[in-house]
Amino acid sequence: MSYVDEVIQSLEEKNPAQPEFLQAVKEVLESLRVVIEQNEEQYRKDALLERLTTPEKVFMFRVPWVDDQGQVQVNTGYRVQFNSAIGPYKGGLRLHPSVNLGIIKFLGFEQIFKNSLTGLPIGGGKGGSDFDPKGKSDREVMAFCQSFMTELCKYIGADTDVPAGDIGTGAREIGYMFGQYKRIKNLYEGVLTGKGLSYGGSLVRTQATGYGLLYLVEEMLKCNGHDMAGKTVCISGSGNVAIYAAEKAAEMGAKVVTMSDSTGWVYDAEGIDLDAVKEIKEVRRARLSEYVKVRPNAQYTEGRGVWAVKCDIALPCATQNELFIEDAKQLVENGCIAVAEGANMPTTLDATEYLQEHGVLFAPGKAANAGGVATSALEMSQNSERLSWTFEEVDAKLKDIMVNIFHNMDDAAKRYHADGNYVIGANIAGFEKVVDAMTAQGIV
Ligand code: NDP
Ligand code: 2IT
Repeated sequence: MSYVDEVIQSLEEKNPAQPEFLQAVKEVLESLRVVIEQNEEQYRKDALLERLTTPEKVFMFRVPWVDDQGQVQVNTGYRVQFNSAIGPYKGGLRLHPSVNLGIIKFLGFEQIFKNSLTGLPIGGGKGGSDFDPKGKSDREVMAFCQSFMTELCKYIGADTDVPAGDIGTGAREIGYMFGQYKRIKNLYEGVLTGKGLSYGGSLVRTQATGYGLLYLVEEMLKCNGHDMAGKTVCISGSGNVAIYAAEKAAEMGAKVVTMSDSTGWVYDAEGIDLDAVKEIKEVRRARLSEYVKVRPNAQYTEGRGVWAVKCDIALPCATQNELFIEDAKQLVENGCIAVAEGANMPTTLDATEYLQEHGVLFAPGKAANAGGVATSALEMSQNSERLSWTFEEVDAKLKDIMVNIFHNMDDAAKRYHADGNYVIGANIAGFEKVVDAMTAQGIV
């Protein structure tokens, strides 16, 4: 049996209850097959793939907090420090009731390659909790965040592990966590990114993932003879990534016609009114169903359905496994030319293959949504030198990084005779730097 197959089989046996983690590992290892086969004996001897797929450290802890009724609630907290070969662990904190160890491991594993692709010195990590911020008062969110950080602070630090936002963790949560870290550790350091601008945050970090996604899409389209102007775009999600993806797409002259949340989706033929979405989701933390009150000509539908709308470009920006094979077929039938993942692993493996086989340009999340973590690394740099760069400076660096990521994955795909297969290209380009650093550092 080949080394790649051996490792996949062993991981399946050891982690049967972690389907998302297995899915992420399979996608990466399948892409790496051509690289591994060139040096199979040495890699097997060094147990390279076993080391790559086993987190360096995993922390799981109890998070007790008191709700507004005086009832004690208990959540589970996680931090997976996956790989520190090229820099301190870096990756977000997800707060969502679906969070479990397998989901945090999948996200941490993806983060290794994503962070490597940015070209910046950051290792891979991820964390979070099954806490649901939805419907909680500010005081309850603060109580949770303080309790969570009381334990997490033992494992992180500006040169060790630097968490940030993800689903359910935005500026409010980062603020509460930063305050508690500083209070316990007596250290004012850049231990979290996505901070507010008044206490060490970076300009553009809020917009970075969505803007970065569009910078990469623009380059991908350009290199394949298309552009954004006049394109119709379908977006899923209405959170941080979705909102700023929509903003940049509109700025580039495209028309965004859909957005969604976990309850339903809106179709606005005239183009989504982003001020309305921001007011509903960012300010009032309400449901997207409210959109039609402001825009009576738009339609709101419960459940899922965004990918059935005819579009040129599809940008899944909500969560993992939200674009299935049936959706891929529908997109192809409707003439879609490009799919780029704003979320982490939103497209299932069979849907990805279907899109690629039918000539749809497909940019995988670890490349397409790397602008968020890249700008987090720029926030770390600014914190280290105790300076703040201008919006234009950070935005220009972000754009450069995304254009470089596109060309690195494009070149890697070409080197391995998989021209245009950006999944293979991104995985190989991300892997090369990490494996080089791991090899240089010996068996650790
Ligand atoms: P937010 O919490 O800001 O928004 C998430 C959006 O997705 C909301 O509209 C939410 O709906 C929807 N959503 C979440 N879970 C589900 C679900 N199970 N089913 C349907 N809809 C769902 O998160 P972000 O925008 O920050 O993150 C979105 C994706 O992007 C995630 O995959 C994340 O890992 C990835 N990402 C985020 C980065 C960042 O910088 N924030 C960087 C790179 C990737 P509702 O409001 O109803 O919950
Ligand atoms: O998935 C991701 O890359 C993030 N949630 C952002 C991580 C970060 O450290 O900014």
